[in-house]
This record gives sequence, structure tokens and C-alpha cells, in this order.
Amino acid sequence: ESGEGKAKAERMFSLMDGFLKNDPISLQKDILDHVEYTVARSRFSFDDFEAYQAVSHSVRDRLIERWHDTHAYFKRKDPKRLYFFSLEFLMGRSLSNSVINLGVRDQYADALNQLGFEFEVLAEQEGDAAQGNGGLARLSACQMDSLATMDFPAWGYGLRYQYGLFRQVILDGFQHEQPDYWLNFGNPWEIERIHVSYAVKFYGTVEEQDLNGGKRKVWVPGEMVEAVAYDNPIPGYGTRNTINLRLWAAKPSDLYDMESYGTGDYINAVINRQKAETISSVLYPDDRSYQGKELRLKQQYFFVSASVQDIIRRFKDSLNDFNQFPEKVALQLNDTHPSLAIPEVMRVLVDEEFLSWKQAWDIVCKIFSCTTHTVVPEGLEKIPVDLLGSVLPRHLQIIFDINFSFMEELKKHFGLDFNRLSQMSIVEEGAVKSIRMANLSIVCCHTVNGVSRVHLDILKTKVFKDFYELWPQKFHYKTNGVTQVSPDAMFDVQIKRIHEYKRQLLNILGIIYRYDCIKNMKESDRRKVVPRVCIIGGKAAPGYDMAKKIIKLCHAVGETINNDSDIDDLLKLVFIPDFNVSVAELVIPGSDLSQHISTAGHEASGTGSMKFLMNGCLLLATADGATIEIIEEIGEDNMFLFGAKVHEVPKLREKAENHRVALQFARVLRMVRDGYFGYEDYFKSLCDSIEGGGDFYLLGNDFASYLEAQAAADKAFVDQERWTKMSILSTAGSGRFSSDKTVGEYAHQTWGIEPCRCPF
Ligand code: GLG
Repeated sequence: ESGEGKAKAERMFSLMDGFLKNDPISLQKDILDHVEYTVARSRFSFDDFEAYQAVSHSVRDRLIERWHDTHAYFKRKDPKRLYFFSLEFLMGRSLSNSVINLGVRDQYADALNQLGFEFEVLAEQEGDAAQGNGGLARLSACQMDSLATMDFPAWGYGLRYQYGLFRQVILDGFQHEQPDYWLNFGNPWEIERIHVSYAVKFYGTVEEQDLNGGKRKVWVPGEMVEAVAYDNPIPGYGTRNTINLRLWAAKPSDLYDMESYGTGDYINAVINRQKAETISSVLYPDDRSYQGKELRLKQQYFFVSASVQDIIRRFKDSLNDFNQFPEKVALQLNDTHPSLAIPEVMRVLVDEEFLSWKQAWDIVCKIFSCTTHTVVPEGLEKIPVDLLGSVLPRHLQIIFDINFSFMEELKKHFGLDFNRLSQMSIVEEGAVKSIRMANLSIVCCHTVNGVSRVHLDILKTKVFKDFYELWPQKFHYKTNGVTQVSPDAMFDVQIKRIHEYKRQLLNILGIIYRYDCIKNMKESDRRKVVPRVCIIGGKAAPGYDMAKKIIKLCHAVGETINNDSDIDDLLKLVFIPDFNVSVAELVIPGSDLSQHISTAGHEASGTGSMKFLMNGCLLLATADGATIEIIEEIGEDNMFLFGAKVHEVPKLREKAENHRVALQFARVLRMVRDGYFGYEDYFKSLCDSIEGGGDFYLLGNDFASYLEAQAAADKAFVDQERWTKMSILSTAGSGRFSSDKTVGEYAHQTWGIEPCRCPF
């Protein structure tokens, strides 16, 4: 740097003396100060929870310090920034992660020891931040961690839900949902920014006004809500860089509603204002379909609008020429949930910044990219035109205009192929005219990413076939990655959201088979059985009946097996309620075998498998999603692979009768049907979905090879040396599945951003 820059840098380094210190005495002083002044307890008497609060606040101080330095540095360098939009971030607990990334884990443990506390015990006091459903949401959290670790100038944007994902309570084997009011005990990991807030509009009408001899559209809203920022510092590992996850909470707006105060009905006016807060009150608990829900639409627009305003404000702080916008901004849409950002940016540029449609469109096409996380059609969001037109009238016009130009382009390309036009159109005609959010995203994004290689293949050849033919250069994939985080019996674990395609049912039927075999064995054979503890965990969407039945079946079967004195300790089946990030952190490192057994072609990527892999747990899996790439890393011999392959599935489905349906399969199904585990009426539809129901997920077809894979796992387990070798090779092969690698690829290939490392 120049002489002046050098002098400045030196001055800054000298200021480092003022940084918070991490030796045990300084840490103890900071913790005790927080006990006294933040928690307001006596420093001579405080319990574990209060100690946790004080420790968290002292860690937070350190995060804030780094956060400030990082943002001051970003501001000075003004690099191109990535804005990561996601409606879900599954962060889990923050204390342990923060002290590890800040490199002060041991120092805190020592300091606390001397005060008579144990770090591990305090870390257990923290509740999970469960602001997301499953893989997609946990992936967002891992990617934020990697973005910080790799020094990328990135911001996360999302919604601050008051109620996170429901708590799962099991009563008599049935799932019940309980609200997760996670903020009850305070949240030291967020910083409320009362002064960072934006008005977000809804409803109303679009009017035309004269502007410089031409016309301009003006959206006159019918409702306004205030979005207030809550910042969550995300520390990188091995760097001072600490980036920001900014989540928006809804508050009543002062701008709106002045009139109703004049009417004299003061109490009702206040109550009405309060309703604004419902927008950020609750996370939708279904990880697949939220079609046509007004609140969901408002949530999406609310967070998108506030974030776009924030980004534009930041851009204008340093530059005022929107032609340079694409050099400073990359905007990543995590699935289609935030895709209203596209018409929103168009609206702001055209209606508020007075750019021409063409200028605005050029900018939009350069800044947006998206990732899709699913292959199932229910996962592709549609918004009814009536609903969109009422909540966001101006956006509907913009989407229609985008679609009009797109249709013209298509006609030039494919001629008047109406079938193709109607399939590719952003607008779906039919009983309920709707907007296809995935089509909108593909039309406007420069890059559409899948989450594993086979996922991209499926997108290209099936889900978005027409689009791939039109724009092959837009389609890419970045295989997901994750952040690194007994006794004699084999611990065999399947933990993930409950879905038919994930086939927890196959697992349970396999357990019934094992149970039946053990029950009918001679004493001499029983001695050869590898004892197993089978663990299943996961939440079912509240309205997903089949998934809930699978949970109940797991309990009913467990109840029978665990209480059968013939079985002893040879087999146990346990359901872990309320599976979340903290449970995963505990269970995954303790597992021997884990199951990832979706019907081939249904799991976009799967990330749970990667977490087990790096912890040396062996996989029993189908060749689906990212597992296909895992096989390439560790070799088929080091895992237990079974089942139909992706390309075989459609043919197997066509043949209504499955040739390979094994006798054993019919037998275990009959046990469920005949009420061996009780509740035969309740389980009838589960059995019907397989027998007579077409067995869409091919349980019957894959059952025999599933049992073979399970037998191979038993055989390997007793050969300790072999098992250990497989386990070591699993860990060794897991390196590629790091979110650092995924994010590095996104940065380079999709977002075009460079690292910007804080120099201290
Ligand atoms: C998904 C998919 C998973 C994928 C995850 C992250 O079902 O296969 O690993 O996103 O990309 N909707 C999801 O949770």
C-alpha cells in the first residue's frame, strides 16, 4: 500500500491493544461483569443458566468487535458483495460454535473452571435456533459459516420468526406439535437495530402519473408494515472476518393508519396495528408445499422488500450509477421462496429510480442466481394470480410484462409450438391461474444451480427439460457440503425429516423382518446375531398424514420389540423425539451405521449422509443425490449400497407388478396389516400405498437388496478390523463434502466475488 495507507494501517494495528483480551483473568473479569451488569445477578451467587447468559454476552462482545472491523474493512474496500436470500436458516446453538471459530474455546473452559463452572454444562443451557425445517435450512447455515471462513464479503438475509419449527412431542406414539417460542429466555446472539428499519407495502392499487412528458406507475399501498433489522454475527474459523446474517422482524408502521386514530376508536386502532407483527410470527412447518397461502406470500415479500431496500441504500452510499450495480451486487436466491426479489428489483429500478425497462432488465439478468433443492413437483411454488394481484398489484403487472417478452423470445426460438409455450410460461392457465415461481427464476437468473450432479441431470432431462434446451449454459450444479462439526451393539441411525420418499417405512419393515427372524431362531443361531439399537428420528409436517402414520408405526413396532422378552438386547427400536441440530450433534458422532435410503431420483442432494461420513459412521444407502458422488470418493466397497438406480426407477414403476417382490416382504407387510402391532385400521392406508397403491416409492422392489445390504453390514461389523478400516476411509473421503468447497465454487462460478480478508 501507499505511504499514507501504511501509516493508517499502523495506526489501526496500534489500536489492537484496545481489543478484548482472551487470557483467563480478562475472561473471568468480563464474565463476572456481565453477571453483575447484564444479567443483574450478584457475582457471588449465580446459577448455570445465568452463567451461560454472562458467558454468551462476553462472547458476543468479541463477535461485535470483529463484526465492526470486518464491515469497516468491507466499506473501505467496497468489493462486489454477495447477498444470500433464504427464508430459512437452521443455526442450532451458537455458543460452542462461536468460541471454536473465535479460537477461544480452551481459554473459556479454563476461565470457567477456575470460577467453578464447566463449559460443556453451560453450553447445554442454550436452546436451539430452529428457524428452518430441514436440509435446505441447515445448508444455509453451513454456507454462511463457510462464507465467513473463506473471507467472502457476504450478507445473509432472512426472516426472524418468533416461533421456529414446532417442537415434536410424542404422546402414545403419535406426533403432536408444540409451538417453539424460542425467544422466551432471551437471545444474546442477535443485536436489535432499532434504527435500521424500512417500510414494506402491501395491497392497494397502481396509479399512472405523468413524469417528464411520459407516464410512470405509482403503487399506492393499502397497508404498511415496518421491517426492523436483527443482526446475527457469523464468525469465520481461523480469520478475523465476521459477517452478518440480517433477519427482519415485523413491527407496526407509524406511517400507516394515521386516519383510523382520528375516528375515536383508539383501542381497536392499536389492536389492528399489532396485527402487523404476525407477518414474522411463525415459520411454515411443511418443507414442501405452501401453495396459495396469503401469510406465506406476505412473509416472502416482507423480507425481500426490506432486504432490497437495504442493499440499494448500501449501494447508493458508495456509488450512484446503477450501471455499476452488477459490479457490486450478486443476489443469490435460496430456492424459489425469495424469488419475488426479481420483480421487486425491477419495480424499484423502474418506478423509484426511473431507469428504463430495458436498463432495469439488463441489470436484473446480471445480478440474480438461484439454487433449487428439490425434484418433487410439490416443491415448485405457485402463487394464484388473484392472490398476488391483491397483495402485490404492481408486481403482478411486472411479472406479466416479463412473461410477455419471454413468450415473444420463445416464439422466435421454437415457432408457434403452443404446447411448449404453455409449459414454459411463467403464468399457468387453468382452473386457478397461477404464477410459477420456478419459471420466473429460471427466466431471470443468469445461473440455476442444482445441489448434486444427479440432481442437475434430473433437472435437465425432466423437471426443466424445455428450459435446458433453450438455455443450456444457465444450468450448473454445486454439490452440497456441510460444516465440520459405545457399547457392543451396533447403533443404526436414520434421522431426517419424515417423508415417503425418504423411506423410513422401508427401514421399519426391515426391522420387523429382523425381529421376526430372531423370534424364530434356534438358540445356537441367536448367539451369532449382531445386537442392534435402531434409532429413528425426524419431524413430520403437521398436515402430512402418511408421514405421521410412519412415526406411529415406528412407536408401535418399538413397543412390541422392546417389550418382547424373547428378543432381549438383540434388537431395540427407539424413536428420538424433537430431532434438531443439537440432537444431531450428539447422535451423529455416536453412530455406527446410518441410513440414507430414498428412492433413487428423489433426494436432491442429502446432507445428513455427509455429517455421518465425516464422523466415521458407515453408510447404508441407495445411489441417490450426493451419495453418488460419495461413492466416487470412498468406493463402493466401503459402504453398503443397494436398490434400484436412478435410470431404472421409471421403468420399474411402469411395470405395475414388481417381479422381485420377495416373500419376506409380503410377510412383514401382512404382520402390520393383521394388527400384530395394533392399530390395524390406522395403518391400513400405509399398507395400501404399497399393495394395490402402485408402490410408488418401490419399497417392494428394493426390499430384498435392502436386506442383503443389512446382512453385509452385520458381517462387516463383527470383523472389527475391516469395519475400522471402512470407517477411517469414510472420514478420509468426506473432505470434498465441505460447504467451504461448495461456497468456493459458487463464489468463483456463479457470484463472481473475491475474498476480502480483514487484515488484523
Ligand atoms: C432439500 C433436499 C435435500 C438437500 C437439501 C439441501 O430435500 O436433498 O440436501 O435441500 O440442498 N428441501 C430440502 O430440504
